[in-house]
Amino acid sequence: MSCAFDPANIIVTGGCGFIGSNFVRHVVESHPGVCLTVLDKLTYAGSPESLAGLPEGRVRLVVGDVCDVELLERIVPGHDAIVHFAAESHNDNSIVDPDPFIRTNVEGTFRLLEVVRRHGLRYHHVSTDEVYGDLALDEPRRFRPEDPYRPSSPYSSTKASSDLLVRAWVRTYGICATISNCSNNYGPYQHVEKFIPRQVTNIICGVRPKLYGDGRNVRDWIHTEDHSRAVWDILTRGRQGETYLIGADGERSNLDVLQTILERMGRPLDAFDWVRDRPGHDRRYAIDPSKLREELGWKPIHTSFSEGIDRTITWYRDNEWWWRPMKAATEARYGRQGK
Ligand code: NAD
Ligand code: TDX
Repeated sequence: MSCAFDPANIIVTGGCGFIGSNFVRHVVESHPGVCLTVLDKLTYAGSPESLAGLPEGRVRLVVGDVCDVELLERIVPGHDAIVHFAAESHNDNSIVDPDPFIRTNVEGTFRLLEVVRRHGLRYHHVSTDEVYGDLALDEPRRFRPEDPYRPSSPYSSTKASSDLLVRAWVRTYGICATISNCSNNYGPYQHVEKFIPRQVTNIICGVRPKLYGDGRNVRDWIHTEDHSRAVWDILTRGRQGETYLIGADGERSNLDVLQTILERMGRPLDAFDWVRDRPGHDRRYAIDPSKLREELGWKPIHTSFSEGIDRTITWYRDNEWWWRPMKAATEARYGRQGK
């Protein structure tokens, strides 16, 4: 059954984070009739500055927790959809302390599903390809929506748990929901704990980039604007209860990504340090996006990785005011982990 509809008032959870804030910007720029309420707890990963310059008449920020049922009941009336980005999102943090991951990612999704059930809203659940585990480097297979769940880390297991809750609420209660599982995003406003911004800002700070393990792990990179466009297509035209995989055929080894950054920033290709590996480190992610392409006609517009990296480097060079306040604390956390 199709869930096609024209949203007018959307709640965006986690809209002060990396992908959520890029989604809000995308909707403001591309869909003029839509108003957005951002619900964000402003954890270490959330910056209200990521929404700077957006029109106040169309974007409202509510600071609060997705686990807060009373708050949800207060803000939901008048909205027609929830797009759920809020999460604890970093694998390394989940290994050090899984606790907030269980609460925000699992309980938070449960609370939202219950409010969706009570109020009959459209719900879109933003998830990750990591729920499918990993692939071997030489395996021709890529992840497909019907693959079994096989998460490896505390982070990915909480995301898998949240996806399963959504599937159960669709089947048992008939809520109108869709799920998307996307590969690794890059672009502006990404927290400096993540691989690409960490290395770019290290180089700007005169610090050597850090590569885990043997550097051969593969991630399937997508520009965050292409992720936003896909989420919009699924929200407005996706089939009820369906899972869509989002990826842009962007497989690259971590070493290759790092050397692209070093080359673009005018540094020698060996100007980095090897550091200890992440426990349980997934080897390779790769998405087969054919369902999204064939059913909804989506395709990426950012097809040159080196151009996308150039623009991302320029953004971090031009916006030190945004990331400088987070940099020292992030590196101190890594330092305690020997990374
Ligand atoms: P992020 O860490 O940059 O942002 C998360 C946001 O959620 C922050 O603004 C934070 O303040 C907010 N938040 C955290 N706990 C909250 C709570 N209890 N209540 C309300 N707000 C809360 O994350 P991101 O990289 O933008 O990821 C967004 C979503 O996309 C996540 O669900 C993640 O699993 C998924 N995803 C991310 C990637 C990626 O490459 N980053 C890829 C696929 C899927
Ligand atoms: O300093 C580093 N050195 C390094 O080699 C960091 C921070 C990471 N890495 C490696 C680990 C991974 O193989 O780079 C790769 C990417 O690391 P992250 O940016 O931490 O991303 P990843 O663990 O792949 O997860 C990301 O994609 C899926 C997001 O953080 C998740 O939220 C999303 O679900």
